[in-house]
Amino acid sequence: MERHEETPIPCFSSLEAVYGDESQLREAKIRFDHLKSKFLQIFGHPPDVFARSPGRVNLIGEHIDYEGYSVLPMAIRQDTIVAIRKNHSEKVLRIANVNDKYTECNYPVDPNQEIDLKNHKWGHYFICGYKGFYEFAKSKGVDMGEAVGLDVIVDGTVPTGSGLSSSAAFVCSATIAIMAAFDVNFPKLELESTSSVLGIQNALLYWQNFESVNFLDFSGIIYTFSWKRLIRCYPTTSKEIAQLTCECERHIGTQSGGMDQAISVMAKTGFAELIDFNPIRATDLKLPAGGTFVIAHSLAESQKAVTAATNYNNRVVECRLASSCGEEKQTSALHLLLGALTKKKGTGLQVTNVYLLNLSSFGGIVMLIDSGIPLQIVLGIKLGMKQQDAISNVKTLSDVEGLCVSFANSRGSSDPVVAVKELLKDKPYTTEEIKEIAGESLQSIFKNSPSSLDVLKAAKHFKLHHRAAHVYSEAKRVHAFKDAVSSNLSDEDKLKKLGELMNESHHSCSVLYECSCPELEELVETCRDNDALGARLTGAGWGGCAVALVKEAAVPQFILNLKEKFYQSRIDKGIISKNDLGLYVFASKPSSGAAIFKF
Ligand code: NG1
Ligand code: MG
Repeated sequence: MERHEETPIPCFSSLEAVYGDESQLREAKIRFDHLKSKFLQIFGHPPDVFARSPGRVNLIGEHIDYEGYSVLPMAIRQDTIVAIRKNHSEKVLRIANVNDKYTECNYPVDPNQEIDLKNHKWGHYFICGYKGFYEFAKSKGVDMGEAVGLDVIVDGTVPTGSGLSSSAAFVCSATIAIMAAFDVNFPKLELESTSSVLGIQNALLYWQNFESVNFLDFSGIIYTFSWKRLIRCYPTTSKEIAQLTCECERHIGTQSGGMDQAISVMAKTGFAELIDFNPIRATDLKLPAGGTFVIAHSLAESQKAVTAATNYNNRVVECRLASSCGEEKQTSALHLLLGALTKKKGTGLQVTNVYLLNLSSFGGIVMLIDSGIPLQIVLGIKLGMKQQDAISNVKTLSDVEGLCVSFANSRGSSDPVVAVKELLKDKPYTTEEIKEIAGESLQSIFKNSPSSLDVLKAAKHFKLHHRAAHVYSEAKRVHAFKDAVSSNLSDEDKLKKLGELMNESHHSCSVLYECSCPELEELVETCRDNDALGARLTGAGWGGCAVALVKEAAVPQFILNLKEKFYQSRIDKGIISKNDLGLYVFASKPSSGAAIFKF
């Protein structure tokens, strides 16, 4: 398995390197030619440069990226291409589309403009990339000078609202196209010292953008490191772009976890990727031979940017409440959990002291909770924070997993779900109940997060127990999936195991996370009835696609069966046209990630 998060974003790839097989290449050439001539027709000039980024299918690990857990997606061949040119004579961002369904959107060139979230427009996703690019440049100390106009045309083939990340494909291709159009060199740091702790200095300097940093080593000696020189660095690395584009997409109002942008930027032909977070990492995973992933659309569209308050962001808020009862609250997570641990009658635990020890170079701060009986709880949190900051920074379920596991240990288990079952009641929590536990109103806890406040307006109760049980169990399934892939099992047994895990994942999404819908349930059922080894919803859910693992030799028949048993009735009702079926159900191979072209 190979890690490749440091790979530079390919500067000026060839079409051959990106669009692997012959039919893809032919199709791509037609699209690029069309884009070029349309650009000339609309703007009177050819584009300066093109960028493309693919959609993705998530094989397993749903709704856990924003809780800090690893996920396992692969890129699909469908992508978004952005053609772009700087326009010095008109101070406007003109964003057109090859598809007439999307009418031209115009925006001011001001990088600090607010996106009108109440009035959703397709062009908003470009502005996500635009704002994010300027923020990134500022964070690197690059002066972009006076803003200029941009002429842009977009060509996307990832079906929208389908759980295949058309949004990330657009945001990533837009951000990379903007970067390429401005052709900015970002400074990269090089350090004077060659100490064994150089890695940490580098990370700190890079991350904090400090000019110099003092570092206290374990023997108490203070070292001062400063920049040796600035070297110009373009392109930047894929890991950095993955992080940046994740932040870009949050401008649309969804509290994204980062999976979609990471895979869209870092994908490699022929591999699924295990994506880890904090920091983002991608590990190549070769899937077992003899199996194919078939993607099938439920035909229910899920418009996440529009339904965020009741669906996606609602779940993000519920998870946050389950883990910490608040994001801005000073003493939130830990105190809540400690409270639960100490107050809980009959647990035999008595917490008397909390110590924070800054221990390791990995940013691990080890927390010992000293109880009346021997109890040690270890929780990893970021390096260098003050105790209060560290405590208030415990926001996600992964942050409190250590505590949950320790609690489970006292019950003879290592499963964090055991703690969830005992500490969080099965029935939904009302707003008042959470206020009582947290000692603060939800409005006050989330006062700095407008999209979370929208969630609170729409929600009456919060299913903390169910959501947390999904997250912890799904996180385990991702690792079981990866372990099965790299195990000594035969390919056939591997595929069987992967299918089972996918089925379990779907059940958890459907029952515990409640992000399925009747159409997806019917589709997943139909896949399983027609010999899929496993099938599940993919992406955020509430509509969109399912992914099924099917034996390679059985794929043509499987697709025919789906057409007959799921799609025919929809064709008869006029919901889709028979000629478009290929857009709604297709086999998919792991494809390549983002790229830049200049012809
Ligand atoms: P989709 O529905 O494909 O956009 C969303 C999130 C992911 C992840 C999944 C659920 C965004 C941009 N993407 O994907 O980060 O949380 O849901 O696993 O919000
Ligand atoms: Mg999306």
